[in-house]
Amino acid sequence: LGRLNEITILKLGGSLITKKDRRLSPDLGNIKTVAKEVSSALPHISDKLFLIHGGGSFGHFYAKRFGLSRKLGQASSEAIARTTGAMMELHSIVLAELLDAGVPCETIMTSQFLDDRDRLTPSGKHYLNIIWEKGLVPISFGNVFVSPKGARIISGDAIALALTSSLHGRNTRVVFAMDVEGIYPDSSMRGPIIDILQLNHGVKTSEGRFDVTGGVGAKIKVGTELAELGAKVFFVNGSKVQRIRRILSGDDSVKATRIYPEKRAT
Ligand code: IP8
Repeated sequence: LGRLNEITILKLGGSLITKKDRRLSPDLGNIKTVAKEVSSALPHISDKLFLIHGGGSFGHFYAKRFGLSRKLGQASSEAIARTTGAMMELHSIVLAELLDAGVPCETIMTSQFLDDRDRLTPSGKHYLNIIWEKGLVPISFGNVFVSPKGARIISGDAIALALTSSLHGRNTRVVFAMDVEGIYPDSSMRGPIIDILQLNHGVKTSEGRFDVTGGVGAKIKVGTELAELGAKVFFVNGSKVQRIRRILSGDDSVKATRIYPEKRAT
C-alpha cells in the first residue's frame, strides 16, 4: 500500500531531446527512443509518473535572445510570447511521440500547478491527483513564469524540486535523462562516470573534487537538493536503449550516476 504514494519524476533534458547547437531543432531519434522506453516501462511502474522536459535549442534560444533568466526581470510581451511559443512547439513534438508510443500523457502547464515561489498550489495538487486517478501521465515543461512584476524562466529542474518538496520526497525517484552517460568526475568527460555521489561529500567539497561550473555544477546542486528532500536521484543516458526503461521499472543497477538520500530504508 505504501507504494501507492510513490512518485517517479522523469526529466528529459534539453540536450537529449534537441540538437543544442542548432536552433529550434528537435532530436527526433532521441525523442522516439525515450517515448518507447517510457511506454515499455509503463506496465512495470507502480508509482505515479510525472514527465518533464527541458528547453534545449527551443526555449533557450529565445530566452537567450531576449535576455530572460531565472531571475525575475522586465520582459517584453514578444519575449514572453516567443519563448513560450517555442516551448509549446517542442512540447507538441515530444507529446506526439509519447502518444504514438502509447503513453497517455496529459499536458499540465507550470502556471496550472505552481505558485510564484515555485511551490505546488492546492488546486494544482488536486488537479494532479485527478490526472493520476484517470490513469493519465502528467507532463510539463520548463517555461516562462509571468507575474505583474515581470517574467522569469522556470526550469524543468525547478519543477522537479517543487513536486518533490510538495509531495512525498521520501518516496520519490527523480530521473534525469541526458545525452551523456552520467556525471563525470571532471570536465574532460572521459573515463568512468561517478557511480554514487555521496550526499555529504559531493557539493560541499566540490570545488576540489568536481568541475562545478555550468551544467554539471547545476546538476549536482539540484540532485543534492532533491536527495536532501529524501528522493533517490539518477542521472542516466536517455539515448541508450533499456536504461530509462529499467530505472523507471525500479532497477537501480543501471549505468547511471546516483545520489541517494541519507537513512533511507531500502
Ligand atoms: O531546459 C528551460 O527549461 P530547462 C525552459 O529545464 C526555457 O532549463 C523556457 C528556456
